[in-house]
Amino acid sequence: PAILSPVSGFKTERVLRDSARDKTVFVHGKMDEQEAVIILEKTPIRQDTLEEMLKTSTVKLEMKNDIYSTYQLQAPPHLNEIKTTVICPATEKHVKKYLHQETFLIEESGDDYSAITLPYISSQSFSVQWVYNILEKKAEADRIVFEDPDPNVGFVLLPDFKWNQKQLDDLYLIAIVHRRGIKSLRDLTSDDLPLLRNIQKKGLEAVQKHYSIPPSKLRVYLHYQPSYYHLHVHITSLDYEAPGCGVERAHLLSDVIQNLQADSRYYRSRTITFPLRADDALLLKFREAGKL
Ligand code: M7G
Repeated sequence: PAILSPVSGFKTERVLRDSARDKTVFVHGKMDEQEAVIILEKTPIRQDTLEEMLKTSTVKLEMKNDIYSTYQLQAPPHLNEIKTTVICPATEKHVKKYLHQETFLIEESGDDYSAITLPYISSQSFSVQWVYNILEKKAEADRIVFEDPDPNVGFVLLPDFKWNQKQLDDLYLIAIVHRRGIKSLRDLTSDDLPLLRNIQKKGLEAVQKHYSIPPSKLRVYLHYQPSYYHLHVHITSLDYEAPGCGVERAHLLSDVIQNLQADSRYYRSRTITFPLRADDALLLKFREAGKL
């Protein structure tokens, strides 16, 4: 149902990032006197409504030349939506997250993690209240695709808020573990293999059942560094180049499982490479320590 637009009161301050290719814009501004970030994104054209769109749109000819012609097509509103994400009140860190910035690769040893990264993320990372709300069914409960409630190896599988669920082309789900206190990949040991295998088995079975997509069409991975330090696994369509699925940040779940099988302390001790943005305070910490 249409609700009175909360975004109509948004006062734009500056565009943080925009992409003509992705058809998105990230804007910083104010809503009800509070700092806010809004993300606008034109959604993919859906095959199942294509016929309807071509039949019901108004069309204006732009140019014609030999066998070539271009048109401006005005689709009816319900086929012409813009996915909108609002973060309000937004922190300075949210604004930075979406500001386009140069990035640099960091090589973080196990000792660097303890000495530099851990103290920093303990004091500076984003709140994971939204994660607890999901696990406690205080938010997004109606969106849950699958849940294994086991406190030790259980997890909740639901659509990532980057996905509007209108088409499978850009499928994006997250599996959030019930167990608290696993901050990231770095905390994992072979003791966590049952948890990871459970996500791999039951999570992917649920995706197959719910969306008819087999595991061979899915990219299942963890981010290092993540933005939110409560362990979760990203599940995206293999045909979709999801933001953050590149080799510098994504670690395939099946590789993680194998590495832990071979060495329980693999992710505790190994040097892990990841990108940091130029304005990230953690980058400064690495610089100060002479690591960059
Ligand atoms: P990440 O690797 O910690 O950070 O993944 P990233 O955002 O830098 O990738 C967290 C994932 O959770 C991202 O894919 C987000 O889009 C998603 N996400 C973040 N929030 C605040 C929410 C939320 O409130 N609901 C849902 N469903 N997904 C979210």
